[in-house]
Amino acid sequence: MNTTDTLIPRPSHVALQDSPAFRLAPTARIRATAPAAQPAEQLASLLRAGTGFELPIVEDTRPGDISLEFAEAFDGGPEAYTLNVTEDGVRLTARTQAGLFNGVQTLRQLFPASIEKADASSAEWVIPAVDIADAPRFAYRGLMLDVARSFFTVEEVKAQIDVMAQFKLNALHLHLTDDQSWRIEIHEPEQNPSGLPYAQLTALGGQGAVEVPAAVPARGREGFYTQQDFKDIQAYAATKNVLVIPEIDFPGHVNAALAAIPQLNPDGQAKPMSTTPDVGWSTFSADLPATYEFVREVLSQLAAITDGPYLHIGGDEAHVTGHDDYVAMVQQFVRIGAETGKTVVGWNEFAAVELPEGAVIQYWHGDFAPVVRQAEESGAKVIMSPAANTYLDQKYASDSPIGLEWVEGGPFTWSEYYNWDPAQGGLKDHQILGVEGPLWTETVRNNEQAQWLLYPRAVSLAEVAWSGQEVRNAGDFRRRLGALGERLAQQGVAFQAAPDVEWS
Ligand code: TNX
Repeated sequence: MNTTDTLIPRPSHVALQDSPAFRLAPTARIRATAPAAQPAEQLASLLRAGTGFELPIVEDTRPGDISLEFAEAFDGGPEAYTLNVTEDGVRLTARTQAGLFNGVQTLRQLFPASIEKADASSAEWVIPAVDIADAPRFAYRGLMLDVARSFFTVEEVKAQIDVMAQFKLNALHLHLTDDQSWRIEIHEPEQNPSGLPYAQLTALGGQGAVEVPAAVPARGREGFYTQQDFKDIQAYAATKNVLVIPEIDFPGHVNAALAAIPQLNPDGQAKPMSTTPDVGWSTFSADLPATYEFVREVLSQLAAITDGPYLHIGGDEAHVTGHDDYVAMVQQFVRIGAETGKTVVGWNEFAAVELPEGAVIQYWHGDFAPVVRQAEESGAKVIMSPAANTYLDQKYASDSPIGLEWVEGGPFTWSEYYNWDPAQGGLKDHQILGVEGPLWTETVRNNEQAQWLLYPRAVSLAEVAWSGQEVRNAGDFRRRLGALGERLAQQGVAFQAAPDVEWS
């Protein structure tokens, strides 16, 4: 078995060549012209650490070099790349930075696993001669981190981005608010007709967290992001081809807002903060003008700091919101969201309202028919997060020390998250924006616990989202997962060593 057989996610086309292999020599260089500087730097720092070679970045080329080039790659969309390895050198070609970034992740996996070590080792840095042409099946390949139930610092979020990006996952959805907390700073606006105390959202709501007796520690972590923190995460993510999608969840999951802003309550009295993991017990009020004033202010500030095209406005589990009130509010919220110039995303319950053109529905649970209808009638795009195939917060086995187990069909391992096709229930690929695995954090308290629930299941999702059905195969994936173990271990990722995988 050579390293071209272990690539994850599996590329569209891999053609091994019957010619001599490439050997990275201590004198090798990385050739990149200016626009390729960033992926070239990223490749260089990875290879320098693992090999101890100098690997200067240069503009000319000679035999033995790795060359990053901008050009029309084959016609596979903006994230496509080609990688050609011969005895004389490595050539990576793409027409965007994203394409080059993706190609760098593939090239990284073509080197022996010890390339991932933080210190130089003296392996043979040999890659078989091969031609790879690759492009993603879906444009959106995401993870969701629930920073509301338990907080993750900016540095922790960046560390998660580092791990996910190597699998060509390119979207990070941050669930920023919930019943227990409010994690994003909202400035006091100049126009504040009802005098809403926005600073309280984080002053009070930032100190909230969930409390679950089975978790260690029982209480979640507190904290919040300033708008500058959010921009910092977003800018870092962009260097790794990851788009950040912020979510403010309403009209349910809003207790922290009701606790911070008395005017959002019909009786004008602030609610007490809450630590319960229960869901579906709080709601905004459809007939309070303050509700819409608040949503408009929050979404416009959020839109102003968000680089990407998407704003996620929640909409899930509004169990104590009357149906008419739900429709009345969410109908307004999607309009307000669209007026910011962003594309609104919502959990599939929000498919009950009339959606603006191009809205995105994130399917997680329940009736699929309204999702398909919206896709057909309003051209909505769908992010597929069916709980039984993507919920990364679920236990691996009934004795897992952390994780939840409410999703039917569980517990779930890498294979349930591998053996499914996002194109289902009548949805076609062109109606599917992509795939996302949510990590709810009722039982998660730090990055190590998060990684243990994420990996290897997030790797399954990465391949489901990237690789076409025709190149996917569970047995083959299991073998490649085994070979990935050593790489994850070198990176210090605390993954679940699934018992049915032969880990390297
Ligand atoms: C349901 S999934 C929720 C979350 C919980 C999760 C626990 C969804 C859209 N809402 O509020 O954290 O279950 O698995």
